[in-house]
This record gives sequence, structure tokens and C-alpha cells, in this order.
Amino acid sequence: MRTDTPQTIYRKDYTAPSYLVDAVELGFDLDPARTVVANRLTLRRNDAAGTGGARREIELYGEELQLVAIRLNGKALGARDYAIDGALLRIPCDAQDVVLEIETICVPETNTTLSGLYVSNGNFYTQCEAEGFRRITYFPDRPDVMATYTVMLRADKRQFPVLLSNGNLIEEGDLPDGRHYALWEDPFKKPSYLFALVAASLVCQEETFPLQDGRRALLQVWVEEGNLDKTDYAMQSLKRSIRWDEERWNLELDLDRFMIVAVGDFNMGAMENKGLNIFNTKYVLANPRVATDVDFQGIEAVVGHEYFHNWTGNRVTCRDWFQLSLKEGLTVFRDQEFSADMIGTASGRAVTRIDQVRTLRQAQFPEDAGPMAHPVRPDSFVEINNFYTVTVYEKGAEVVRMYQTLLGRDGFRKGMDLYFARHDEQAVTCDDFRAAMADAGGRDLSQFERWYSQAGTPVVQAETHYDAERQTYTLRLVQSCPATPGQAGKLPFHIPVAVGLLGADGRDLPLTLDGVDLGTTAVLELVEADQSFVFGGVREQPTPSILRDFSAPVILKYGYSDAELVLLFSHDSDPVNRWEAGQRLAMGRLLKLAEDAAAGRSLDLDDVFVDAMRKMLVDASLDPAFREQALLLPSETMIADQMDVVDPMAIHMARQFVRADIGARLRSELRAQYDASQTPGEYSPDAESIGRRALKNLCLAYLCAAPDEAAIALARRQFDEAGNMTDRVAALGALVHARASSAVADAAAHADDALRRFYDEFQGEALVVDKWFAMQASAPTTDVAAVRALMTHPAFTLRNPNRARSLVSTFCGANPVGFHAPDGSGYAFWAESVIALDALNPQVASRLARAMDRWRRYAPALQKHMKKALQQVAGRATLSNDVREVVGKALA
Ligand code: B3K
Ligand code: ZN
Repeated sequence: MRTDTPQTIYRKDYTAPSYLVDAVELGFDLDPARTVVANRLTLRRNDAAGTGGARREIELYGEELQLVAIRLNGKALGARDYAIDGALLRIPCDAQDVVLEIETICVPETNTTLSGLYVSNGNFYTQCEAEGFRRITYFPDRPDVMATYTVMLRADKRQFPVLLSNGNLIEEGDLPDGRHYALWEDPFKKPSYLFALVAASLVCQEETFPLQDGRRALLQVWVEEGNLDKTDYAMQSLKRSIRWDEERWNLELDLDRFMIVAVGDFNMGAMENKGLNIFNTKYVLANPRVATDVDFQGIEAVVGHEYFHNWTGNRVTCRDWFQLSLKEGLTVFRDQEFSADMIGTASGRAVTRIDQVRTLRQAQFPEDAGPMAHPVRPDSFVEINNFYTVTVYEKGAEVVRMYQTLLGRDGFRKGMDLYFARHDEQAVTCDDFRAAMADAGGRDLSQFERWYSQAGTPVVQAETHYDAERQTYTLRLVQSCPATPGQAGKLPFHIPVAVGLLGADGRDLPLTLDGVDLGTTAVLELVEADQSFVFGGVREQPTPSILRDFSAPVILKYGYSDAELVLLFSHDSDPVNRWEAGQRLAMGRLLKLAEDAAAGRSLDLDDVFVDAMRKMLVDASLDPAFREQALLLPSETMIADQMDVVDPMAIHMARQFVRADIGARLRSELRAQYDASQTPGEYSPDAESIGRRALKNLCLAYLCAAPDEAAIALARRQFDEAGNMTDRVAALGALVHARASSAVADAAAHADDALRRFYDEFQGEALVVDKWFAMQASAPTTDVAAVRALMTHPAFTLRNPNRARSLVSTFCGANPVGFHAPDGSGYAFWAESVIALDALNPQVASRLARAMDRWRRYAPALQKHMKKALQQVAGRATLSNDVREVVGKALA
């Protein structure tokens, strides 16, 4: 918690470390109230690093540590031999080789930040990325200092029977006084942010798994007693990840042992510590009774993601934190490809791609257009933890995907091979990655650098002209990018634009450009601000399908007519653009209806749209998973992002109206699809079954959006009879969202009854209780008073991040009607919650703080309340750097 003005760190100020560390030996005497850490560092002067004429110093970072002793080459240092300035400890030194011994004390049991060494449910865990290692011991805690680690753990044997750290277990045994020890050695050089230890009472599922090179690796999934019935899917996902990395990229597991540990108190999803991944329980624990299809998919993706970091992040790491997307964008891309490959079918892949586009529009485009906008490779930050963002992760993954689109799958693979050949066991930059791609592909990718340096979502405006006489079709693309904080003018991006042309019958036309035959999808390279492409031999006026497979993270503007969109929605051979046409049809109507709602006009939905939706719903030739995506309307956030002045209530009314109107007008078709999409037999989280359940549950949601007695009865029956959590929670959601319906007798009683029974049955399952809170937090009938009441529930606590997020963050981020109450009560609640959370856990508080990012976009009456709430937080004397940076930028 800081009171001084936070310092901004700039990428341009990077300097190499004055000393490198070859070896680290750590000794831990673990005690929740007083843990003693003995740290022995073998350092080597880094002559490559200049000192700018100043005398050389060893620079170490430490936070919240009690310093007991420092010895340099055997000599004890006194207070005059070093200087401590905030977190920085500097020791003047010019020796070539140095052995530094440091003894410190920390207090894990009072560490509520969950960064560094902390206690969760009586057990010890660590989280070091980005700068948590400095809360364990003094160290040159920066990712370009890579060393080998030997770790001795000592703790009470009865309380902490399991002692884990990175790498291989070398030795273990008993000590006097009921204590025991374990010695671990990690043979690979790693930055300190990848260090981990666990000292706990846990049980594990384990097996040995054959690797491609004939070795066998020991795989373990560690959980608290009572959760062993929920580890199968994580283990299966881990094995699939290992196999996939071998097969698709020829990357092998480099350790004999790979461990996953689940912990209930965790700030984010999971952490890729070398050989000892530590996970939020949310991304490990699953069985059909407690986990939904989305949870199963999340586990596969996150287990994959953390495992893939072993090469993209750990073996090759980041030079500095500005390069974060080097590992995160690339690893998200890899986990996306993994999930798509696990489904296998083209249609299944397309559904995963649509999901990715949805995430970008839901979260990344708004970030790019708000006060926290930053390039994929930021130029500055106050608190690095604020930059684990959708821009660095998801837009970063899009940037990696564009290399593959430009170079082709084989070219991209060559680039990856070259990247590893050049940089194994190094700490490198995004430029190094781009250079590997350019060199392997023999291409000039210098303009492509702007994807890393320029923030904001590019806009591509398309115009077309058909010349019937010459049989040419001209596609003119004009790109621009709005100003973002600190970046006024932008230069043109290098944008791959995949294009197809549809004939009147909906079939793809052959494409010829400059006499070259390009098949039916051409990847055009837009590099100028304004560029035209002339297709030859075009026999009829076509309908353009632009940005197929969402070939670049841009906003495409084109004046499509309804007729063209209906043609694309029913025929485009590119499933992503087929889906996109439906989204455009819907968005046009939703925006118009929101205006009508704001003006108090009556709302009306046209037949063209409803017919298109009907046809999609009943088209049995299409996968259920695709149909579900195609029938899902753009979210309220996406609609808001299209409006100059956001009116959350009008948006909600418009979207609810469309949902209810579809529900009423397609009632019999929805009911028939509901029946046709059942998944009888044992639950299985395969893509086909997941798709069927998704379509079935969307039908139920539509039916309950315009509820009659039959719809509510259907939801109640599903709730009672559900054999899995996916169907259970979908039915509960339908009932809760129909709570205020006047068309059904006792709608509220049905909702309350289901909520009560749900809680009674699952109160022992923390992750399900989170769902119970989140369900209520996001219901439009839930206002601030209701949230405050839920906060007094015995199961609620701000100290557990999952629980705090399930109620507080869900209300502020996913309940626009409740949060944006005209009296400003939602914002006052937000301010109070940010302040309360900040005192416990700045990282969680700071995420919540971002709910206010786009406050300037709202109607003046709301803005006034929002500004007041922001100022209330910003005006606090003590605030973490995390929250101060976010509210400061919002108000700037
Ligand atoms: N690398 C971690 C995130 C660490 C976040 C630190 N605030 C998880 C991941 O991206 O795999
Ligand atoms: Zn990651």
C-alpha cells in the first residue's frame, strides 16, 4: 500500500543487469507466522552492461521482508555497506565473481495479496509472476536474470506432509521436532518469476506417461483431500497437451516430472512455474455433477496454456515485462490451436474461432477504445500486474495468428523452429520473434511491427465497384486507427484481409487478381492507407465476404444491404463470416430498437430478421454448436460499444425485446429443437454433445425470455431432472431471468425455490457456490440492495478472489441494468468495494476498478455519478499502485 506518487517505468529505459546470477540455493524454514529464508546467490559481473560512468552495484529487490543478514564473499555487510531505497537494495561492488548470502523473514499468514509466499486454507503456496519473488527474498527480480535453483524446504511433517518445488526431487527425510525436509533441484535456468513452492496437506492423482523420445514422465495433479473425484479431466488435458506439443511443434517435455497443484485462493487462472504449475481450483476441479461444459473447456484450455508455456515463456522467456505478449500472445495462440485441433472438424474449429472473435469484441475492442488502451507491447506502466490484459493476451494472440495467415502454416512452423533454434534458454523480445518469422519466411515484416507499437483497433472501410462490361470487381480498402492515450497519429498497419466473393446463388466465385488464380479465398495484404484490388473475370455482381475467418483484429465497415447479409448468413462458405452476417443483421436492429426504447417509442421486429433466425434454427445440416453461436445476439456490452452515448437501460430493453420476440414467434420451432437436441445417456464433454446442450439451452433461454406456463414448467423439469451441472445451471438461469415475468403465476417463487435448492445441494462445493452468487449478481432484477444483502450471506467473503469476483465483479461488470442504476448507487457500491478490496488484495481490486473504464461514454447524468465515484477512490490517501494507475488513467 503506497502513499507516494507512483513511478512510471518506460520500455526505452531498459538496461542490462549489472550482475547475472548463475546459481541460487534457497533454504526455507516454513512457518505461517515467521518463515525464515536463507538465500545463497552465485553472481557474475555482466560486462556487457555499462554503468554509464557510475560505480557498479549489485541491484536486488525486496518487499515486505525483514532483513536479518547479508554476506558478500563471506564478509558480513553492515548498514553502511549497502543502500535501501523503497524496494531496491543496492550494494556497491565491482568484483568479477560474487557469492551473496541473504537471510530474511516473511509472514505468509498475513499476506492477503496472494503474491509471494502465502497461506490458503492452512497450506503454503507461492505466486511470483510478475514481481512476487521479491516478497520471498532479496533478488535481482527481473526476467532477464536466469539461474538454476536448488531449494531446501523444511516444515512440520504432520501439518505439511507434501513439500514441492520446481524440477526434480533429490532427497527427502525426517528432522527432529516432528519436522521434515525435501530437497529439489531444477536443472533448467529460469527467471525468478517461475519459482514456486508448495507445502501442504494434499493428495494426488498420478501416472507415468510415455514421451515421444521413449522417456517416461511422472504426471501429478495435487488437490485437497475430498477432491480426488474431480481431477480426471485435468489429467487427461495434460496428457493431450503433452502429445499435441510433440506432434504439432516437435516440442518435448524437458523434465522427468510435471506437477499441477490446485489452490482455492488464487488471483488469476493459473501459473506456469517450471515443472510445478499452480492453478486456481476453477481450472482443475471438474466432474459432471459440479462443472459445466464451459468449465471443462476452460480446464482443457488453461491446462494446455500453462503446459505450452514450458517452451513459449519458460525455455524462451521475456527480456523485460514490456515483452509480456511475446510469451502470452504466443501461448494463447497455441492454446487456441490446441483446443481447435482437439475438436478436429472444420465446423468445430470455426466455433472456437467465433468464440475468440466474441471475446475480442466483448473485452479487447472496448479496452482499445478506453483510457487503459495500450499497444500489445506497452511503452510504459506503473504497475505491471495491470498489463495482464486482453490486449496483451488476446490481441497478442491475433498478432501471432496473422503471421500464420501471412506466412502459411508451414512458413509459420519454420519461423517457430528458427525462434527456438536461436533463442533457447534466452530472455528475448517481440522483435526477436518477428525477426525469426521474417527470416524463416524470407519476408520483410518491418511494417508489421506497428501491431506491437500502436494501440487502438484499426478500422477498415470497404467500398466496392462492379464493372459489368469489363467484368471487373474493385475492392477499395481504406484503413485508419483512432487516437489513443499518448498516441495521436497512427501509421498504416500491415493487415491480412481474407476475401471471397459470392454469386447470387450463394456459391463462391473463382478469384483472379492480376491474372493470378487465387482459388475462392484470397488473402489480400493491405499495407497502404488506401488501396484497391481489382478482381478480373467476375461474371456477375458479387456479394463480398470480407475478413474471412476474422483474418485481422480490425473493425470492418461496409454498407451491406439486408439482402446481402441474408445471402451471406445462409450461404457463406466461411463459417465465421456466415456467423458475422447474422451478427450484423442483429446489431442493426438492436441499435435502432435501443433508440426507439430511449425515445419511448413502441418496439417492433421485422420478418426478414426473424425468418433468417428461424431458418438457421431449423437447419439440421449445420452443427448444433454453430447454430447456437449464430442465434446468440450480440451482448449488451457489444451493443454499447457501437453507440456514441451509451444508455444501458435502453440497450437492455432492446435486447430483451428481441429475445422475447424471437421466443414468442419461434416458440414451436424452439420447442422442437429443444427436444431434438437432447443428449441422452452418460454425460460427456465432447464437442458434439457440448454443442447440442448449448443449442438446447439457448432454446430454453429464448422460450423463457417470453415465458408462458409451459416454458417455466420446462425449465423446472430440466432443473429437477438434470444429470449434469450444464443443464442444471442453464435451467436455473432461465428461471432466475424470468423472475419478474408477469405472464406467469409465481415466477418469483419458482426462481427463489430453485436458488434455495441449488444452494442446499451444493453448499459444500466452493466453485458451485461461486456460480450461485454469480447467477444472482448478473440477473437484471438484482439491484445494489440485493447485492449488499448477498454480501451478508455466511458463504460470502472478500478475501477469496473467486468469491469476491463471483458477486462484486459480476455485478459491476455483467449486470448493466443494476450497476448503472440512475441514482448512482451502483457506482457508490463500486467505489466502496474497490477501496475495501484494495486493502486486502490490490490485484483483484484493480481488476474491479476497470469496470469504470468507459465512463465518459455514458449519458451525462450517469457520467456525473461515475466521476464522483472515481474521484472518491482516487482521493484516498493510501491506495495501491495498481488501483491508483487505473483510476488515475480513467480520470486523466
Ligand atoms: N503467466 C500467468 C499470469 C501471471 C499474472 C501475474 N499478475 C498465467 C498465464 O498467463 O499463464
Ligand atoms: Zn500465459
